[in-house]
Amino acid sequence: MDFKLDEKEQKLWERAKQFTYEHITPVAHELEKKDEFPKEVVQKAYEAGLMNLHIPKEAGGPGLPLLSETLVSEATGYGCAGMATSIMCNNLAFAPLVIGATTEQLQKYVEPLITGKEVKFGSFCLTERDAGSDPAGMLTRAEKDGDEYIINGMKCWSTNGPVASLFTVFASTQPELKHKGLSCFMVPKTKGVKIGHIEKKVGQRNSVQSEVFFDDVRVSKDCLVGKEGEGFKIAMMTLDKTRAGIAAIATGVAQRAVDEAAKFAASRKQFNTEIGNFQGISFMLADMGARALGARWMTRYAAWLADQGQRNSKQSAMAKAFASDAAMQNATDAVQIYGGYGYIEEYPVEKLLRDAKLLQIYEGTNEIQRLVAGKTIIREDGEKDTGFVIKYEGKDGPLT
Ligand code: COS
Repeated sequence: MDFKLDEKEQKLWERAKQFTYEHITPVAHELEKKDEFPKEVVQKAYEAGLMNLHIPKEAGGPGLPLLSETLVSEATGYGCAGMATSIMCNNLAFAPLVIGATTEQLQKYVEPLITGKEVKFGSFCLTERDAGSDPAGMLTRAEKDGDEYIINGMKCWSTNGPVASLFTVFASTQPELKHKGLSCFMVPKTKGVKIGHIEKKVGQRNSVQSEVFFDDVRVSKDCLVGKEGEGFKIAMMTLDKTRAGIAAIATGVAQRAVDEAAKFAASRKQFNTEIGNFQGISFMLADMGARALGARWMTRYAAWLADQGQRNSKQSAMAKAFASDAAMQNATDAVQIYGGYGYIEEYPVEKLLRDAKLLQIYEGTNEIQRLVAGKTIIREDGEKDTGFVIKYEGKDGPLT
């Protein structure tokens, strides 16, 4: 067993860290105050070859494995979780198409978006106001009309919605079949696609989420991804991959909290000594470090499984929940170590706290992750023969 990245992965990891150091960390705090989409930084990330890594070579992408994506997500997440979300959002938007679309469809709809000079965006449209954890309850409909589908409905929390050129939309083609009636469509920005309210968030302000309305939007039948009725499975298979990406951003945040807190603890003096010399602080740092380390390896394992072609629903759900809880706890502890300084804007850790919270919520709440993991554990592990047999035998022979 080898924990080392291979040469290509190591180079990508170094490149992503260098990019973060040069282009994200120095501007993240100032830019988030503007509450705007950080287009310039994302453009630079695109030019640096840090986006659209999973698009196959036949459709103009580098065709890299999920592990590579998690390296970039962790490195950029270390600098700013919001910017990492903006940069990595195409992974979520285009993953359903990589999973379910034909090469011809990818070449027609995705290749032009990832090969030009200017960065272009997709947006994943699954969630609705009343269908978040339960996407099967969605109200968006797609009706076949000759060689076209007509889509009507409204999506919300669509990351990169306001800047997107292509929307990956889940809609019901047969509402009576519930999850088996959902289908997936590629919807170019066209007549009838309108951006609604843009959310004002507590954290991750360097990313943008909005409502998207689809009013009698006509798309050609070749915008259907996979077959009618395959939408739910495509969405779940997508989330198996992208939850590892969120876990990676969370790992970046968790590690940043360790590093900022350690730096502070090594220099801040109270009672004539650096506060890191107190066990109360060093034990906290030890636990924070352990959480970040655990998050990293759970994440990379979940990605590696997917890259081996193995189902990773349980592992990616566990990684997402563990890593985002780690990010939240580490950010909270970092603020505690900074004391009053941790609670003001001039220092880096209050932003980590605000940013981390969303990691526990988006791409499936951590309660949903536990539901996915728990169900799988019962199904797979509940049937295992552990070799341990309980013998209920009384003095006069077996009890009945
Ligand atoms: N890969 C392939 N197929 C999957 C799958 C996966 N990871 N997960 C579920 N399926 C299939 C199941 O095999 C089942 O197929 P059949 O109907 O053919 O038997 C079907 O999908 C339904 O699965 P399940 O019974 O597990 O669905 P539930 O409704 O009980 O639970 C949850 C689904 C809650 C896990 C799902 O709705 C979910 O993940 N919700 C959160 C969605 C989310 O993350 N939203 C945030 C938006 S992302 S920005």
